[in-house]
Amino acid sequence: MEKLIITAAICGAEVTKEQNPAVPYTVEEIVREAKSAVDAGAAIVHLHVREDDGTPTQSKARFKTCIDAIYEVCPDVILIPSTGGAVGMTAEERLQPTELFPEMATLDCGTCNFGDEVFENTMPMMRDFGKRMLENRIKPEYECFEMGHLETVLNMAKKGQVPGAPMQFNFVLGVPGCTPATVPNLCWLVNAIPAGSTWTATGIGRHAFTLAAPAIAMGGNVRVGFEDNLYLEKGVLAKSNGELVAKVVRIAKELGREIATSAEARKILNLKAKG
Ligand code: KMH
Ligand code: ZN
Repeated sequence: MEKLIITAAICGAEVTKEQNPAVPYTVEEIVREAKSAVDAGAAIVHLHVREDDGTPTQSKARFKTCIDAIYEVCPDVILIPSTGGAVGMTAEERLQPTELFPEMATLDCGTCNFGDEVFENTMPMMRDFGKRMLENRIKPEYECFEMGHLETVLNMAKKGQVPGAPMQFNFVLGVPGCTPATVPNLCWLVNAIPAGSTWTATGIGRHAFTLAAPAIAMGGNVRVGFEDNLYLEKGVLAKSNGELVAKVVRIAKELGREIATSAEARKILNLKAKG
């Protein structure tokens, strides 16, 4: 089995300091959270950024400032900026971080309910996002919130509308209104991806670790972080993203799975070595 790649989704667009005071807004706070996650064992940071008051933004300038500041303290980390942004943002707004030519970026694979809201990813939008990733040579992390999202993106790949093999999928399960975070659902998705693909499991809320454990045992990778889960255990808020990553590292250790460094993760994900 390959080593385990841990991704930390340190910030997100929807969670707030009212829910957990450690949610980062400022550049300094975002760097602090990235460093805590990397120090604990994360090879990848999935990045959203905020204005200082917490407002989610996809501003190219704000992404550049945060990315540069993170690389100052975590020079090897793989950064996956979001092109999902926050619910309600336009496609143009969301695509801004791709103008910075990151090695990877998320590509959301279909429209879905998102709690009380609708997260819009129409076919024309996804074709635009795929075209941008192809043009800018960015490896997408295909975010599937629903079973059908996988079928959608596999068909797009067949038509050359998004980058193809080897593909990296992130199965984000347990968003209210989307596919539930169950082991059978994860198995169904993993069984449907092309040979040679890599995959990550993200369990939302209380499913963070109940999905992480089977993903580790199945040879997949794991994402945790404030975007997905604010609690270390029932009733105990995580003090940092590092605490959430450290819990995954402990589970992996118990299951006998080693943790990948960022350099090792680049090899597993077929990215160019840094430097
Ligand atoms: N904020 C969510 C609506 C992504 O990063 O690509 C979407 C999201 C997905 O976070
Ligand atoms: Zn995200």
